[in-house]
Amino acid sequence: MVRTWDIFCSVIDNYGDIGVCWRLARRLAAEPERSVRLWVDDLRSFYRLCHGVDADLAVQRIAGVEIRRWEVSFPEVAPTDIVIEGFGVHLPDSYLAAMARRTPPPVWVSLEYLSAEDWVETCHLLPSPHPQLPLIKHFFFPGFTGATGGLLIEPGLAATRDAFQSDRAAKSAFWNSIGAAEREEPVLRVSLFCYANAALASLVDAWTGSRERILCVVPEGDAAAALAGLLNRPLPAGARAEQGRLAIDVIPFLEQDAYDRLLWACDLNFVRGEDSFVRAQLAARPLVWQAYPQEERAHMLKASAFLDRYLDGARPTLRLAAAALSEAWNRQSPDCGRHWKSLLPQLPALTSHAEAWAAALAKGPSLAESLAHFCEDRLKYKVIHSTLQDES
Ligand code: TRH
Repeated sequence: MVRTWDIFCSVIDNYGDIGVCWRLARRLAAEPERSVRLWVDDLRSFYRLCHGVDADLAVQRIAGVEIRRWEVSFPEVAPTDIVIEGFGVHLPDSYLAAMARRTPPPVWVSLEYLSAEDWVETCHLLPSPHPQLPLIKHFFFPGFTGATGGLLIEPGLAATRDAFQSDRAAKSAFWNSIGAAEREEPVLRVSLFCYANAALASLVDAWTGSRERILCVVPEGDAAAALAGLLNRPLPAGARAEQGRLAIDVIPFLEQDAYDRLLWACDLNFVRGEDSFVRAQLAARPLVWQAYPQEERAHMLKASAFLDRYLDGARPTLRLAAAALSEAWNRQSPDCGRHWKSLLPQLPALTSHAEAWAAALAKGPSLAESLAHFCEDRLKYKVIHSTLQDES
């Protein structure tokens, strides 16, 4: 029996909201027993991750997902069996009212942001009754343990990644395809995706004066603009710059699947937010994560909760060096360059650690599957319950 799903995504800022919702929608729609509709209020941002999107179309179909432009005046549509609101977005009032009229009412889930903090386990799957309508929403938290919703990991990811990483020709073709031609070896390849970060200056200094040749591959956006400021020259997509031992290649903002390949092809990745952060872990390469900056330094707690899990079991010298760099990067400290230099000799050990971490994640819960189980089980229960009520 085909189950219908509506996913609602509002692009608040950046790309994480649509990045996660699109990944989830594609994954759910990969199974024939699911019909998935994705409502997005900003198709231009969506286009940047998926060039098949036409921002002028109100309805379109890509990768088995029906994509609907979510406009202020919401059309009268029948609610689906399962309704997912991405990251606390407010559903249209008319749609909520239609949900309440439906028999049985849809299974309604709020997909929350990822955090490695312990409290997530206690909040995962908590119910929240609607204050007026006869509807119950459940909170669904991604996470790193079996007591959370897990992470979005598609089947076969590790095999595809490993095949790419061990295929010189595929990597070379990839570099050419994104306009970052191959460099003379040996060079340490680093990708850079971050928010405005005052620590970048000290990192660039460390890279410039490094013994190793460093190639920083940076998709156009905030990070490229910050580098342009530091080098005092424009750095549009396609630009190349050299300073001491540092070479910079600015590349276009890639489609999501190509961005995965960038993460797989680099020796270390600077990532941010939520989705690139998860993809960098699944790339089995060392990462330096910048958590989304929040008031009262809440992001520092998030960053350290992750590091506690990530570095658990690593040898103490590695743990100290990796944690120091991450902490300095999130604190935007000028010590970042110094911590980079201390970490560099430990890169081989950190790479082995990253491989083991990715392998462990692959064994953990997969978010799309655990979400589907939860929703589809509840739906069965609701259908049985409403049939019994009809009969009595
Ligand atoms: O863009 P972000 O900063 O998104 C953030 C976070 O989700 C944060 O938690 C949230 O509060 C805020 O948005 C509103 O970083 P994130 O989560 O890594 O999302 C980036 C997406 O863009 C991800 O799906 C990867 C994708 N991407 C590409 O497809 N191509 C690229 O070239 C790059 C650099 C990213």
